[in-house]
Parts: sequence; structure tokens; C-alpha cells
Amino acid sequence: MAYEFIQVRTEGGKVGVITLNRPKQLNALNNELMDELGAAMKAFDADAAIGCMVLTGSEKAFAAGADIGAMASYTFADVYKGDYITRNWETIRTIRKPVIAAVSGFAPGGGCELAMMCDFIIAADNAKFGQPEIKLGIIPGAGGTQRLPRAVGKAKAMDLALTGRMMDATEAERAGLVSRIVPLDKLMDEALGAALMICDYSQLAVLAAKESINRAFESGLADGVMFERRLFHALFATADQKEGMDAFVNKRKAQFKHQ
Ligand code: CO8
Repeated sequence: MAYEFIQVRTEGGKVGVITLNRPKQLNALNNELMDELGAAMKAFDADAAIGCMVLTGSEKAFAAGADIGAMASYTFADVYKGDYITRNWETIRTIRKPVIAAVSGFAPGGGCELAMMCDFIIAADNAKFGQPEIKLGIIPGAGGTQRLPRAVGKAKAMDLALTGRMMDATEAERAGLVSRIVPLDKLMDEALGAALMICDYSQLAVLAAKESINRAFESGLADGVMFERRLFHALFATADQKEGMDAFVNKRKAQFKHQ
């Protein structure tokens, strides 16, 4: 499928790479881009050859947030009745395979929210995150007030959302928003390296790990631990568990068949 606002490719036949591509608008997220992103992610999720995805932008901007020009004239009735700025924003949450955000440059507003919807964020040293919607007379609308405090705690989330200031990669990593920081020219190598590594593990275990960690944000501790235990038990029914443990015992590299 041909896309206008994103570029799509595969790496090593296993990693689906999606690059946001509205350079003149710093990858501002309009409806059409979000529709394309949703379609591309669903296609990779359904493709048995793909084990992991990487979502990235340009060196200057991961994404400068939702498209302000497109939103400027919307009324409450427009946005409440229609799905103008909600459609396909939640698609990424339905994706079962891991999605790594490789973030360089600006990631304010919806850009930060999109990165937070990914499973983890690897940041270039020039990355900048924030929720500056307050400056536009609105608040975050794609989970920023919910996922940011879960990632960085209440104090920093309040600071960012109420002042609209941006935080750099170092502060974001220290606060727990970002899993690793790398020099800008190493960003894609690092993200693709992590993605390829994930692809080679048992996909059953990978899906279970993602599902179980996400459960931690939706349940109490006892329920979450029980959910984890049931998935842990279930993985003993897989050929990959036999392969992984036999390989360890016999000091060889495991060859997972994703079964
Ligand atoms: N929307 C539309 N156009 C944008 C956006 C944007 N978010 N950001 C930048 N652009 C455009 C600029 O208008 C400019 O266009 P032009 O060249 O035609 O004038 C071009 O991109 C380059 O931008 P700048 O000249 O401003 O570049 P700078 O390097 O000087 O600054 C910044 C970069 C700091 C990123 C700056 O562009 C900026 O502050 N952008 C806006 C950031 C922002 O406020 N984002 C939040 C938007 S609101 C939001 O995301 C809510 C999400 C809710 C989703 C709800 C779904 C359910």
C-alpha cells in the first residue's frame, strides 16, 4: 500500500519500520497520517514474518504533536460528535507485537503521547519531550495526563503539563520516560538492534511479557501477579520453552520456532 505521510519498510525481513514523514510540518499528526499509521501497524501486526516494530520520525522531530492548523477551527460539537481527532489514535494500543519508539528531536504534545503509547522509548541525545497543550488553551488529549504521571510521577507530570516546558533526553531518562539515550547518529542502529533481538526470542514469550507488563497498569498487584503466573504457567505448554531451556542446559544457542 502506498502512503503519503509515512514511510514503511522492513529490516532483516523481521522488523517493521515506520517513519513519520511530514517534514515541513515537523511530522505534525493529522487525521490522514494517523489513519496511515494505524493501517501500517495493523498490517505489520498481522504479518507472520514480523516480530517487532520501530516507530520513528526525523532527526529534527519525532512528531510536533497534533496538527494545530487542522484543529484550530474545530468546535466542541465537531470533536465530541465526530471522530476528527480521535480516530486511529488508539489503534496502537491494540497492537500485540512490541513497538519501540526511536525518538529524536521534538516530541511535544501528541508526539510525546504517541511515543508513550509505544512499549518503550529509545531517545537520541537531542530528543525533547513535553505536554505544552496548556499554551494552546487545551490539555493533552491522547493519554498525556494519564501515561505521563505513570511514567515520571505526579510532580514532574504536573510541572510539564502546567508550565508547558520541555524536558531534554537526560531529564526524560532520569525520570523513567525513556529506557536508553544514544547519540543521534546511533539511534536507528540501537533501536533496530533491540528490535532484531526481540524478534529472535520466542514470540509467544514476547507477546506474554508485553501483555503482562501492560496489565500492571490496569490492575491491582495481586490480580496482576496472578495474571502473570497464569501466563508463566501457560508458556510451559510451548515448544519454545523446551527449546530455550534445553539450549541453556546444553550450552547452545536457542532456535525458537514461535510455537
Ligand atoms: N501542528 C501544525 N504545524 C506545526 C506543528 C503542529 N503541532 N508544529 C510545528 N508546525 C509547523 C510550523 O507551523 C512551521 O510551519 P511553517 O514553516 O509553515 O511556518 C513548521 O512546522 C516548523 O515549525 P517551527 O518554525 O515552529 O519550528 P521551530 O524549530 O522553531 O520550533 C517546535 C519547533 C518547538 C516543535 C514548534 O514548532 C512548536 O512549538 N510546535 C507546536 C508544538 C505543540 O504545541 N504541540 C502540541 C499540539 S496539541 C496536541 O498535540 C494535542 C494532542 C491531542 C490528540 C488528541 C487525539 C485524541
